Amino acid sequence: MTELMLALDVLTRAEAMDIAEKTYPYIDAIKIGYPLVLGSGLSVARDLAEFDLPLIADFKVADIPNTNRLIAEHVFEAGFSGIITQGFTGRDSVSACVDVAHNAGGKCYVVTEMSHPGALDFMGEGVAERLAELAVECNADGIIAPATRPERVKALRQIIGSKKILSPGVGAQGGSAEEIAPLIDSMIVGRSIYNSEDPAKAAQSYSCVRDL
Ligand code: O7E
Repeated sequence: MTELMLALDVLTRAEAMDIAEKTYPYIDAIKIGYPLVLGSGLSVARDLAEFDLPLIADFKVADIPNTNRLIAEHVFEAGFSGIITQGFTGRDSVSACVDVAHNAGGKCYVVTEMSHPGALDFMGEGVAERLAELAVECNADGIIAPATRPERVKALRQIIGSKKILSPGVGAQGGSAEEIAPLIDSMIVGRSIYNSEDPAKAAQSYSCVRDL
């Protein structure tokens, strides 16, 4: 089964609650990051808890181990169930996030290769494989890999085995839900749902990925 994760990149608490209210029956998790948290405060996590879905903090944490630890502690105290970290900062920084997540009973995911064209300037083939290996060595729960490049997702799957692949890039960024769903564990979709005239219907249509 491929889960559907809503990327809730709206700017206010009211918009976030409205979209979540409309879509929660069709989604498996919610991911929020800087756009919403800077607009509404970290306490929006407590409000979103009412939908009883895993809530992932997408701050793509990228600092020294001590700072990563401080950020991750805030995240789990705020009620999140997972955190996303960059991997390029290295083993000790990634481990800091993994340790805090696991001590809190949560999950930690490592970005390997991003979905936008510019990601290939630095994060393409070779580097992404090393980041995936690091995610395995640090006992992370999974990786972020691009729905815009299914062949790269296949290559990274060889490295991480049964760990989770969370994959953004479907819809607004051009990736195909049908093509990527069988290769991944969770499809991340934002604009194609929250900017839709009917977010519930859009979420429902993407939720069919569960059966692909
Ligand atoms: O393009 P959208 O609107 O469907 O949104 C995609 C979301 O996934 C958005 O929150 C963006 O910040 C995020 N994302 C990517 O688009 N590409 C990446 O490579 C990585 C992420 C991401 O979420 O990383 C952590 C999961």
